[in-house]
Amino acid sequence: MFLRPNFRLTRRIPFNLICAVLIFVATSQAANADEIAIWNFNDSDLNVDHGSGTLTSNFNVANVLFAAGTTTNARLGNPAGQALSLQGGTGNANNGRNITFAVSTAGFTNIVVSFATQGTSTGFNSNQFQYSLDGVSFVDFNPPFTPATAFGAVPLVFSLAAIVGLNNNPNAAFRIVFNGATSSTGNNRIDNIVVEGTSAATETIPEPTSVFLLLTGLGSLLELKRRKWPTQKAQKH
Ligand SMILES: [Ca+2]
Ligand SMILES: [Ca+2]
Repeated sequence: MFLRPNFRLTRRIPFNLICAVLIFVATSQAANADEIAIWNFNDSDLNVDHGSGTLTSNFNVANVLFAAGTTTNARLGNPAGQALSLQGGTGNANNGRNITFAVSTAGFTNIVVSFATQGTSTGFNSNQFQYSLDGVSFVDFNPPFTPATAFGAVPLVFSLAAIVGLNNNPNAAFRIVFNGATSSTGNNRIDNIVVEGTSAATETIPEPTSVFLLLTGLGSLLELKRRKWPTQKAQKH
């Protein structure tokens, strides 16, 4: 015997459930990290490629070059293209110099900076990552790092979630100070610099409306199951 459908319930429940689940899933996904600024260097310049930010350097201009990049840490389907390539320079003049990227984190928390890097044997082998809360004074974060000689599959990741002053900060800035180059053409490549965070607009729990829809949908499902049982039992007899 087939079950006679209750059209009022079956038409209403899927709509409520689908709406609630879609909103819930969308809210959950929106809480993931969002990219604020990305430099992929594929157009061989220091201008930001996605989002907003400003990258500057006090290297000798002749030693700021571009060379083959990587897809490691690439976002938005970006190809490997080019990477920033920084040389030691004549007399290793660029030891102690830096690249600095200023990125407003207004509207974001849990800031994370990541990038792919590699260095030649006479390139910069002691590089210090720093952050700034005011764009002027920079603070060391983590010990200096030594790049591998190839980009590899894993980027360097600096999770700055504990630095609450970087949250929602229009003056946030980040810096890599390069040291240890031992020849003029010794060099380090940097590619796919990503500054990301949790959007303040989406890190909140689901809005009351979506919670209401979810509860309504679940309640309707339970009501349907409760009503089905007597009907099924009745039709078996
Ligand atoms: Ca690239
Ligand atoms: Ca660019």
